[in-house]
Amino acid sequence: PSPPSMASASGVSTISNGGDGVIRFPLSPSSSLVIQKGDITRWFVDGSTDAIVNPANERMLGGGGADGAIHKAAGPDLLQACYNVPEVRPGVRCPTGEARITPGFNLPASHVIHTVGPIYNGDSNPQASLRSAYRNSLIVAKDHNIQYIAFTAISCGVYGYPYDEAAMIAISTVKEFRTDFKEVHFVLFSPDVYNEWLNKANEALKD
Ligand code: AR6
Repeated sequence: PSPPSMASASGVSTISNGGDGVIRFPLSPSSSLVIQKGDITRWFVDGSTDAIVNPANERMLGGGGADGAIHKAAGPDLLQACYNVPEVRPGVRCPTGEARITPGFNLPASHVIHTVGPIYNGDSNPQASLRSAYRNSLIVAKDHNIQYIAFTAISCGVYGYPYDEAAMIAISTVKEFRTDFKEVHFVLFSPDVYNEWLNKANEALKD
């Protein structure tokens, strides 16, 4: 695909997937948080080391939702790479709240960071688990010198997490890493989720 170029308020210009409703919030003099509508499987930043974050499950062998779409777009090599991630216990390659990295294969993004958010009604501390999923994804990205990273709303689909609470955790955790990335994106599929993320970013990043 040949994506349009996005000019930003901060003067930094990136090429991304052409998602609409692109809103940029400064995190530091050299980094920003970007919220947009769209399909995360199409997201990339041209010429950079970039990663999309896959809201996976503990087996890490694909599934529905964004996970299914990411595997479909990446092709079968991604599934093979996931098989090659060692199990930490039978059937578990990535425990809830942790993160693992693979190449992106046929995706436009160069890497996939797989993380596992909590099942909202099945986790003893869903807030801590969701925060860990974001935090560990950002730590893995940092360890791999990734400068541009895109998230979906982890746990807000099949796993049933309420959007408002999830948005607050997502944005406050990204804020902790405010100097570590050039851009942290949220690529959001559903208008309700997108609106909730904008509300919370306006509250948390208004200064
Ligand atoms: N691009 C951006 N966002 C998307 C896309 C997409 N292509 N597809 C879905 N979403 P979910 P979870 C949004 O269910 O709740 C899978 O079966 C979706 O609207 O993908 O963490 C896994 O294998 C929602 O806002 O992830 C696990 O078993 C958000 O992405 C389980 O689901 C996350 O929804 C994980 O559930």
